[in-house]
Amino acid sequence: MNVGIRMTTCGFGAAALIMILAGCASGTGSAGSEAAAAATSGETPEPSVTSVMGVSDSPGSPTSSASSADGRASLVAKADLRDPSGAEIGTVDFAVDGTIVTITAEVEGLPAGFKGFHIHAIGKCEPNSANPADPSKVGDFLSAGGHLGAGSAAHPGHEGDLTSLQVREDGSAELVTTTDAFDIAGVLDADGSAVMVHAGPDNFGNIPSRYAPGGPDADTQATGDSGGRAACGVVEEVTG
Ligand SMILES: [Cu+2]
Repeated sequence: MNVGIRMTTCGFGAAALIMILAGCASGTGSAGSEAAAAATSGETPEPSVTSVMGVSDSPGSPTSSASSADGRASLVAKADLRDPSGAEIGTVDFAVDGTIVTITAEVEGLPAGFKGFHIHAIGKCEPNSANPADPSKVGDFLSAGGHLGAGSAAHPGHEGDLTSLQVREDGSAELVTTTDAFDIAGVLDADGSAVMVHAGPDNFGNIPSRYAPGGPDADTQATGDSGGRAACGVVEEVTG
């Protein structure tokens, strides 16, 4: 486990990853966009009442959980992130506890700074590929389409919009965040989904009216202006 600043929605330290997976997902009913905001606030969540590894109230007996017999959020899916050259640069895990999905990302080998981080609607990560909605546009990982849920909301209200990665000076980043904005079944649907790390920071559609009196334009509302696609991973179901 690396040392350094860990940004989580839960405010726990690095040694508490298992606790995060077990407990943090139970304390909030906030929407995905609110979860993104909470991730930067350092707020400490309300104590979980449903799943703290069975140690707080009934020693020796499993804590009840909708997801697993031992009270932990269940790992249900994962993605291996690769850059356009095909080199693996990280992993993303998806764990589910009820309606809450906990997403845990670990990456390395990226330029330092904030990077837009989303789930895109198609499970295809092809370098130098065409945008399915506009084949005249070709670029790395455009095969993954737009953000999950882009047809029913503007950024950052898409189902697939997530808190950004903050890459450290050594090129690595870790992130644990939660969302209830999508159901994992929708991520693992027939055409799949992909996790995307962008080249630049996400503005979350926050364009002050002094810059844009008419509000954010269509590109901002679709993408958050986080630039090119630096790494992509097809979300795959974890079985057994
Ligand atoms: Cu994206």
